[in-house]
Amino acid sequence: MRRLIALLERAAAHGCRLVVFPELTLTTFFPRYFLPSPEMAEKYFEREMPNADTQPLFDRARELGVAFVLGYAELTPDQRRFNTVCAVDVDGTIVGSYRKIHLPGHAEDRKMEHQHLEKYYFEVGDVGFPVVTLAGLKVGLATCNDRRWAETYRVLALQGADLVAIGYNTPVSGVPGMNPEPHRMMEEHLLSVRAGAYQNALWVLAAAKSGVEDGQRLIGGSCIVTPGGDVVSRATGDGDELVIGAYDPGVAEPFRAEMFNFSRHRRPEHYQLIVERTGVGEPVVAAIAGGHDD
Ligand code: CDT
Repeated sequence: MRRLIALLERAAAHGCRLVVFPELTLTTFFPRYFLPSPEMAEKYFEREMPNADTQPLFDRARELGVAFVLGYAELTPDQRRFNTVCAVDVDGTIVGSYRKIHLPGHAEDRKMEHQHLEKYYFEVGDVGFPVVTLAGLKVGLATCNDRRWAETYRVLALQGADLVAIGYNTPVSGVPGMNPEPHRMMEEHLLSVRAGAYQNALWVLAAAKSGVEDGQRLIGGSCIVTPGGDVVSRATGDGDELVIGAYDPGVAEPFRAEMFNFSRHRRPEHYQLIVERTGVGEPVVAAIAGGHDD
């Protein structure tokens, strides 16, 4: 909590009105460990938000007039577990929450030192992809693996999001299905957030845990991406660091006016497969009838 408050104060001193903290900010990234039952992980879960531990962060943010986005493990009163993000406005009130939808990894114990057991510890989120107002800006909420999925950004953009806040934990090792080369992992991360920003004409604020946590190295790479897909600010190291950018609504305007003018160019009547299918199926064949009369 001391580290988060110190970062918040540094952000406020730079004039920041919105701070994004990483996924599962308050604990180690515990899905790397298999415990015999998910209930045994309860010490990592928050039963309410704010609570006695996090109240100082909420109080300090309110005093400073800074909105923030905070990732944590949520245990609901009816014992459901989610990988959650809360969005706290400048007056210290929670204006919305998101429960992670794209849970990567696996549910079974693969008996490796570091695993990726999000499907074991968490349920798939049940509140969709929300857009909330923070510090007067429309902020879309997503978490970590969501940033690799085109659907995330489009659903948020269609609700008018100006920015998408994404906290993440991407380990360098023990990640099934990812390129094991650290520089490739960074490229895939940047490719994802840049494509999401550009194709939806919005800003992306991506905040990582970094360095070595409990013996596992994380890629880091926090960054701010413009609606043009440019990385305008990026973490330089593995320690606690502020990555600062100046939000300019004008950057999105030319993209929204022409190339990605959704209401003019989108053709949802041709996108049914995106919501009908999860995996790959047979091609859909369209017959073109008619021809020349002569
Ligand atoms: N936390 C999280 O979602 N991390 C994933 C990497 C693991 S995939 C098994 C990510 O997309 O960065």
